[in-house]
Amino acid sequence: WRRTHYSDKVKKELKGEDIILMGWVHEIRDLGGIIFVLLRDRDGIMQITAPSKKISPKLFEDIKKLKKEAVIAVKGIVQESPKAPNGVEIIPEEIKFLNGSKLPLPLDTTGNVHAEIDTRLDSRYLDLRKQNVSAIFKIKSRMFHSIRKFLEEKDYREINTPKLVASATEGGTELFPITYFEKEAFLGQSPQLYKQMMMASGFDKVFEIAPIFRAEEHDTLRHLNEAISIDLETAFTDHEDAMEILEELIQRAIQDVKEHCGDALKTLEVDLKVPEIPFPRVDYDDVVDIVTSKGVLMNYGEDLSRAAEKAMGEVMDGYYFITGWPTAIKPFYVMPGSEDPEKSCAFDLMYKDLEISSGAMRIHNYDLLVQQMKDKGLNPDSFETYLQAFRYGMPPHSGWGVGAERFTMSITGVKNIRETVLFPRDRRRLTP
Ligand code: ATP
Ligand code: AMO
Repeated sequence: WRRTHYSDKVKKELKGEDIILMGWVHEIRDLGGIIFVLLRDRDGIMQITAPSKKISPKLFEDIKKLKKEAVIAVKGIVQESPKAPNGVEIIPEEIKFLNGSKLPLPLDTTGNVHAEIDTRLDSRYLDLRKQNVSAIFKIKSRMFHSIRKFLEEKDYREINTPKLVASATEGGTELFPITYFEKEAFLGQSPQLYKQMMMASGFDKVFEIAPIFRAEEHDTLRHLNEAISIDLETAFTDHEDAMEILEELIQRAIQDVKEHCGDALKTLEVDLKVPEIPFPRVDYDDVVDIVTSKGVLMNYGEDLSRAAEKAMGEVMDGYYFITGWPTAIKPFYVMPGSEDPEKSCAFDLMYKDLEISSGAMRIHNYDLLVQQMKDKGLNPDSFETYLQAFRYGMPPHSGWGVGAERFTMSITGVKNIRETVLFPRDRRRLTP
């Protein structure tokens, strides 16, 4: 037997046809003379209607014995039925019992019984059987596809860089140390140094979609210890160019998700709006004023506190950039402004109160880069192989990193970042 359709593809037009569905027993209602089995597969739920008078006694008995979450294959005829959920139902001719399920289930798969996130994550494969959970991953998958499609159109090359690394990139505190034979090594926090070194290779336009590891001690709704970063770097460009390609990518990805994931968005009750570009640019100085005017304490030269992010989220609805960040609070590789070196060429992309991406024009001058490292208390000796790339013809360049899970949060509207990861890694969770 081969599956002929997924449930959502079975429509009135197939009336009278013989089809084969495969999936799980979602629910079963035995009314004596008639049994209704709801078969659930990846894309939907179909009603199998078994009237004792119309089917063989043997088949009727087999159907009677089915239990919740058993795995079955059903061969039957499509019949119009105004009372069935999709306006069609299947009259079974043959059923194959493929596997059973232990009962009771650790987690209800219909979504009718509320479960805490920890219970859900402990039995994630069952949790993912729920349509409103599965929908998030249909959208996330399409989002990656849209991004790859867009970057292919823009002539970018997809690269892979090592995740076993020798040094920090985004400040020394958030590293996972590991043993690498006789040496100490770390899990990569960001492909930052490698994507920059690729600019010295002449590849010009590169991107990478890969895990980043951050030993965040805190347990928040928007931090993970393992996340997927969408990183991009372009030679012969500045931060304005970087913001332009980022806003176009965000717009195109959302448009594409809207076009291809209508059902998933409906399941999540999301009315997805394609944002207009260009996104608003808010200067850091104005951010300080806005936040302060909302009664939240913020001194010039500080990063946005959670309260400051929330204050911004009340004023800004949708995607916007924060530009003109003080050089002092951005990483060493960020280019200081040409007019005022205290203000950098770095930007953050925000969605309401959530940071989605950071990016910048980078320093391409060797001496300036070494100076910035020293100013930030870093030892240039520990960046020797990276620094070498700046001695032999490094072009000006810029780029950014987008947190894939945070972007998924902004599309789906889910409030806990764990909802957007199949098997999340957080402060307390290393299994499953
Ligand atoms: P980036 O790595 O670029 O800074 P990010 O969004 O991960 O991006 P963080 O500095 O890690 O930024 O923190 C983001 C927000 O989380 C900040 O507003 C910060 O105030 C808040 N935050 C940091 N530590 C904690 C904590 N222990 N508890 C709650 N919130 C925190
Ligand atoms: P940054 O440290 O801001 O920048 O990270 C980029 C984006 O990655 C996401 N992100 C996270 N998502 C979930 N959990 C985490 N712990 C986490 N940490 C980061 C956020 C963030 O905006 N090298 C630079 C990028 C660049 O300049 O190209 C960098 O790593 O969405």
